[in-house]
Amino acid sequence: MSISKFPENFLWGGATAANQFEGGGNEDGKGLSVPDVMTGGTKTEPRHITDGIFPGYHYPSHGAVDFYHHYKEDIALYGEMGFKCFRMSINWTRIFPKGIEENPNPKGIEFYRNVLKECQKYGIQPLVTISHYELPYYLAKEYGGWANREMINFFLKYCKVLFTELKGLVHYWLTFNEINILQMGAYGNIMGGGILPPGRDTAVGVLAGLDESWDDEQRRYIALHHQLVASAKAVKMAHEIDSENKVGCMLLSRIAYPYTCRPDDVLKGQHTMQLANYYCGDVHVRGEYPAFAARLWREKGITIPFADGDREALKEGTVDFFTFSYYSSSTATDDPTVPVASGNMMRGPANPYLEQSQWGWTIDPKGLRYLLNEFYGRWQIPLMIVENGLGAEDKVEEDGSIHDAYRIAYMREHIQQMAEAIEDGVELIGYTVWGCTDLVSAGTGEMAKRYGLVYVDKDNQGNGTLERKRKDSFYWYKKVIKSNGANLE
Ligand code: BGP
Repeated sequence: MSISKFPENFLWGGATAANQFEGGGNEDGKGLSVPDVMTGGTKTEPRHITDGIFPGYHYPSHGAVDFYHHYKEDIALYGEMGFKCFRMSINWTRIFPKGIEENPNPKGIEFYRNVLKECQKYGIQPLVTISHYELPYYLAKEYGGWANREMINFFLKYCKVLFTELKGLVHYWLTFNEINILQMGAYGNIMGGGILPPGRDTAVGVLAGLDESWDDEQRRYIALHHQLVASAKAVKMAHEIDSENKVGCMLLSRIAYPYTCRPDDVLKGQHTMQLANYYCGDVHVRGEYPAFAARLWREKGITIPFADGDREALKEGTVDFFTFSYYSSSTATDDPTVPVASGNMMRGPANPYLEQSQWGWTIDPKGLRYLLNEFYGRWQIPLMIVENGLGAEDKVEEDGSIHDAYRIAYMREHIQQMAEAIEDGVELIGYTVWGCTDLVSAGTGEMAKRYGLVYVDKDNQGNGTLERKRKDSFYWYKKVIKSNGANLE
């Protein structure tokens, strides 16, 4: 066994999001959130979004995999694997069902306190995402989501409740999950910004994720500005309420390798990465928009509505650490005749040197080392990978075992590259594998796309016993954690 390259206290663990994991949709006063009005889809059948709940449709978030009633068992399994960290999110509508109430829902607070105390029992450090695609549907429908500046106040009211009511139980917070998704149409509008498409009066009327005809880029960039200001103000508030609080940001990371070494492709790749990673990343870390933003706004005809105090707020609310999701990489070219790869949400031409997952996502462990070096080189603050993993179909053998060697291989190769990046000098503080317990896919709303080290008996139609089973990757990851990343066999 080799010597560990990982620092002592490295935060090994797993990650989830309430709307994909928790279920308990109608319980204890929870309100409807945006994902609660999204139907289940598959690899080939897109999700739909409706105006409220329509009979006859399956809405996977309502039951999800029922962490709401299984949290003790789930956290015990994390304890057994030796998790040091558990990334979870708070469902805003469990605290404020519509988002506009004066007072929070005590049952919601009680649930999260119980979950956090359970983590404490096993010495697991919680990492809590405040907003993971879980905007109250009421705020989306009546206020137009984050395009409305009022959202900043609703969000800060919600944050204040979390920081005070959960004080001492949480020390690591993330403001918005994949905040930069708002730079993309369709899903960016809906899940990132709570900006809803027209035509939701019929469930088949809108194909979420595909139809971008109603997209308004200016509106998205305004919504994003509101989130960035809200995030900065939340960072400041968290520090004021508890000086032990550490607050990070979270981005959907993007690699855009030049498709060829033609300088035009290189510039296109650089521009794509600047936009995707550094537009939001610089605001969070440096407290101001990057130099390239002014030209971008000018050329796109975007006006950012800076209010009095916004610039100061951004400066005063810079993050303590930077986190991101990393699953795959893409390429970029300015040549419109090169076909764009299908399945890959990053939408570049296919990379001929890389394999793809069953869902068409390229697999690129070395890309992770590349990105870690890029990010650390630019910002020099602690980094954490808070989502990474392989979505795949799993087969349960007759004896109940699940041999997911493909997932182990994926994780092993990524962890090896993390070790390389640490050798390169990167300050990497943690790694939480996505969907450590199988959960509903955000993109497709299905169960078949499984990421877990723990299997959950539930199918795409919502049937199943919800029984949890340990996969081969469960035992493997346990050894990895025990050896602090030295034993990857
Ligand atoms: C990220 C989201 C997660 C998660 C993951 C995997 O973008 O933050 O919520 O779901 O992607 O994506 P999917 O579920 O579509 O496979």
